[in-house]
Amino acid sequence: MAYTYDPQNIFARILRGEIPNKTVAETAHTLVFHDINPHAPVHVLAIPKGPYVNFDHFAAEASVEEIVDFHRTVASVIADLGLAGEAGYRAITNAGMSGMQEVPHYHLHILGGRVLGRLVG
Ligand code: DGP
Repeated sequence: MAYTYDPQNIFARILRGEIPNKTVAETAHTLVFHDINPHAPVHVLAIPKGPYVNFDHFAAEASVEEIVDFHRTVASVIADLGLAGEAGYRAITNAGMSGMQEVPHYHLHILGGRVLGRLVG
């Protein structure tokens, strides 16, 4: 599968500092920030800093270091935001047309702070 990354997408512009964001955590490979249009009391987005369009692109082509950094950073944010354990959360990613992905840079939504209801299509 060949992936084409658009360097003008909004998250690429956030990573370049062209658009402000409310950062929750940042490492060498990962940025976590508040979603501009939250769907729950906690709604943050975790993105790798590398140019990956979606989950399968990231999983196939990112380095082990990037993949581990991304997931460890997400886990640490989940703990810091009080969502670990019994409180719970939802981590979800949209991809492509069927997934109704708006921003073509891989991102994981992390939602919590209320009972989220059943996941429906
Ligand atoms: P998706 O549909 O999975 O591609 O979700 C894109 C999310 O990105 C959506 O929940 C709104 C959020 N978003 C779009 N533009 C911006 C922005 O400029 N700043 C921030 N913080 N979030 C944005």
